[in-house]
Amino acid sequence: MLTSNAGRPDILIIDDDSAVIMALHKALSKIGRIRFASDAKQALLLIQEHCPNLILLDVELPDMNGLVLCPQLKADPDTADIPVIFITSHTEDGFEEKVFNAGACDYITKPLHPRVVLARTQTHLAHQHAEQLLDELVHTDKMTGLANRSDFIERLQVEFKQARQRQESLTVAVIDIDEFKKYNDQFGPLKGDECIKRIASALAECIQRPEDRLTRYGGATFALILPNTPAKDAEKLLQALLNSAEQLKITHAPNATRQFVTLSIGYSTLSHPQADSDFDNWWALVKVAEHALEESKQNGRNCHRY
Ligand code: GH3
Ligand code: MG
Ligand code: MG
Repeated sequence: MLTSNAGRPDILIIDDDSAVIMALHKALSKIGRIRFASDAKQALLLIQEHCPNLILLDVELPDMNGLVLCPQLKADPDTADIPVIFITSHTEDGFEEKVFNAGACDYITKPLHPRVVLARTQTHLAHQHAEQLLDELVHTDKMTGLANRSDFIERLQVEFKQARQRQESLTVAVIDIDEFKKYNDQFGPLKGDECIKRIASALAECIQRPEDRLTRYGGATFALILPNTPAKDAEKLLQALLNSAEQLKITHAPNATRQFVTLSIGYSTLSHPQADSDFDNWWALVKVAEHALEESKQNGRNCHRY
């Protein structure tokens, strides 16, 4: 899970020694919001609730060893990206290796020196922030601000697997601007870009559920992932998408079929429990949606087909 530390980062201290907690709090309270837990159980609840930007972790906790807790956090996609720094008085041979093998990014030995604690924490927060920005950059389409094709592919693979496991339906829609070549030829590529951006915003405004993912799939084509959505529920939303574009009343090229810019949509659904109608893989779901888009185009455009 991505966390944001653009403002004051959330720092979680997990330690059962109140003197250590106080020392860490004193060293770090000026750069972040500090929360603390005195055992692993309490820590897991806080992590779930607040998703900290960084964790300072004691090795010996009353209910679990930190070297067991850390790999657990690293194995969970929701917490894997949170940097963990061990706080320890262990200095024996091989301990350093254990810490890094457990997935920690660093460790600080006791006695604690506030300036060292601060410097190391700031270094790892800066790394985490840079990684987060890079991840956003890699998954975002610069022109529209929507998620991009890579994000679509990654997310669809995850959603496909999850839909199978949970026996839930999953709908994928491919949405294409109609006769966009004519628009570009008539008004030029800059106006073309403007049109793509306006359509992207209009579509994004129609998406209400946080789990639904609208992406820019290619030039003038968008793709939408609708988890846990049967075809008949998707249909209402897809019709709303068609309407939202048409209502923008973007004047189309004089040689286009319609006066205003419209969209065509093709979609497909992984539906349960009718296993015989299901797809082998996520890519097949996309291919069928693309085929349905072609049918929409052949059916006069400005419509959706399943
Ligand atoms: P159809 O209704 O059958 O889809 O016809 P079409 O003219 O839209 O055909 P097609 O989808 O093949 O063409 C899309 C055009 O979109 C091709 C290209 O000139 C234009 N295009 C693709 N990406 C961009 C972009 O980023 N900006 C602009 N301005 N135009 C783009
Ligand atoms: Mg302890
Ligand atoms: Mg097109």
